Amino acid sequence: MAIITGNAKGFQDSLIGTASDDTIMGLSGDDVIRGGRGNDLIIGGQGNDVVFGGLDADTFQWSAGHITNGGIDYVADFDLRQNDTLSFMSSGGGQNVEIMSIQLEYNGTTTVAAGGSASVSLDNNVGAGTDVIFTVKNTGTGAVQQIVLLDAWSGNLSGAWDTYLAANGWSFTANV
Ligand SMILES: [Ca+2]
Ligand SMILES: [Ca+2]
Ligand SMILES: [Ca+2]
Repeated sequence: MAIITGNAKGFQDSLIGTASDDTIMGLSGDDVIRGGRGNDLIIGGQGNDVVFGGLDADTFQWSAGHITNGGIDYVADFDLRQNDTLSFMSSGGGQNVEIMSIQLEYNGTTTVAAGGSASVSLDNNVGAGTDVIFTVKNTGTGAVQQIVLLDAWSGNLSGAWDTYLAANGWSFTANV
């Protein structure tokens, strides 16, 4: 178990975890974080971060205050089969994370709205290389950014994603 913290003054950090469970915080700046093995808690913080959980069940966490207007964070190896999870936290003072939409991008873009207003076929998007794109907002500041889970939805994970989204209260209608 290690606690690894990046530079707080907007520097670009490259942080690498140990083979056991780590807590890694990039803080501000555009960071690259690799958790390695173990069940890691990875918090990129502000800036445009690229994070790799590595093997095992990792938690990728954002507080509302980490949302960087116009920014994009990438999770390069999100894998439901390893029980990787996303975690969104309030920053207090009316700053909460609102998930505005969840998109699948594969040969074009299909929008799956959080809250169940959209009606799309998820099956049309199944295949290697489908990205899952969360658009999130800080309800206090109005800042909006994207969180892109690269290649996170592969052929046999349709049901797993259905379950995962529902378990987190992110409902949708998956039919055309
Ligand atoms: Ca950062
Ligand atoms: Ca680790
Ligand atoms: Ca993992």
